Amino acid sequence: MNKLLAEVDPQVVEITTKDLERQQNTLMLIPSENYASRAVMEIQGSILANKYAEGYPGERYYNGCQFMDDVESLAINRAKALFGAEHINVQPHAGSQANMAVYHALLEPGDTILGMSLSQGGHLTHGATVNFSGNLYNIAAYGVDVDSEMIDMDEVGRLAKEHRPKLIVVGATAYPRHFDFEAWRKIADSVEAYLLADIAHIAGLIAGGAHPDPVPYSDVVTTTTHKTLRGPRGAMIMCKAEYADKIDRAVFPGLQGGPFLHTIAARAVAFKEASEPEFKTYQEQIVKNAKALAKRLMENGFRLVSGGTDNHLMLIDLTSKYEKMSGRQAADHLEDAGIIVNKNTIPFDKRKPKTTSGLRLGTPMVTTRGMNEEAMIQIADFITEALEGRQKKSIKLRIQEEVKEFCAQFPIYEYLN
Ligand code: DSN
Repeated sequence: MNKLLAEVDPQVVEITTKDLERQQNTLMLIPSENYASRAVMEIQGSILANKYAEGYPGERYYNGCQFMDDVESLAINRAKALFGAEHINVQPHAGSQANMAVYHALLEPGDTILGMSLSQGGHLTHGATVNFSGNLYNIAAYGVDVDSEMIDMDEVGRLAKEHRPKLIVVGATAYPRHFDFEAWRKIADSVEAYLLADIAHIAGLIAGGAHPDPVPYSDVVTTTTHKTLRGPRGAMIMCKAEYADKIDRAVFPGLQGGPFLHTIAARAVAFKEASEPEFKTYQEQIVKNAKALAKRLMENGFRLVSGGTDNHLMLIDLTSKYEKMSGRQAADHLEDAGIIVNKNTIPFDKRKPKTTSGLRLGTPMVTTRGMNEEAMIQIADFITEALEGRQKKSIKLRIQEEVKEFCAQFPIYEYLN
């Protein structure tokens, strides 16, 4: 029971050490990922993982939960202070479960949801046909305007009037612009729909004041805790007090059993970190870096969807530069050069989701490492050079070495080395 991991399982240690090296030596530009702090990771691997605590603070179905109550209440109260929500449930294991719980709480199967189409930037749980949301509910989808590649609020209003949804989801996984939550509220009110803001990608920006705040305008807000918010993997649901009981019952016992108190404690730690002044500076820098990366990529000849970014991510339209290279091929070429990005559909993509014509890039991780706008210029140039020289293995290997040297200036988790 008291042996160290290295003694018990060297094989797992070896795999983890290799990924530590990968995380140190590559430029990780996937916009939904981040480096959690040492403090967050420490508590995730703690004895809190040993306890069952079905129920909520003060009303558990297991004995021995007094400290579980303390830590869950701490997480809830810190999240309330951070986001100003009336009620918060910190138990959803992941973002999909959080959205599922909201639908389970407020809708009946067959009710209509208006959400952003997956191919234009939405999430699976916003109504994709391959997901439970598209199976259980009647889905109406909105996308972006063909010219501006931004959401056209007049069109959303028109779709709402046409389909009379019971719930509207505002939120995305691949949309580089701000959401005007007040305008979404007006549309929801015009058809008496619930408004759900899924802020998984932008929660950190919102907490840090770098994106408009959905909480005053939404009935419910869901988010993961591991993206820009930089906490452990997990999710939470914020809502108006009037929906508190329904939401809580939908999470437990509706969809989940025992909460993961070790990750709830890690969420509490992350919320504390997010309330520090440095976190605001960090979020502002994420946006500055995204704008600098976008600018240089455009100077290097890439077309970006919607012409740039307001937040932490951007979408490169590869068709503007390379007729034949898909997003999948480009992402693989970049990985050969030590640069990790997502292939992603672009609006009105002619290719399939597994190939795509775009790349999705974001700055949360490189910003956590301390990189600034100057570094973004270097990153954009690495990307450009790697894609231009993609046919030559030697070029990609040279860039991989240069990326490694560059990354060495921005060490991660020094205590693990
Ligand atoms: N999988 C996440 C993303 O990468 O955007 C969304 O949940």
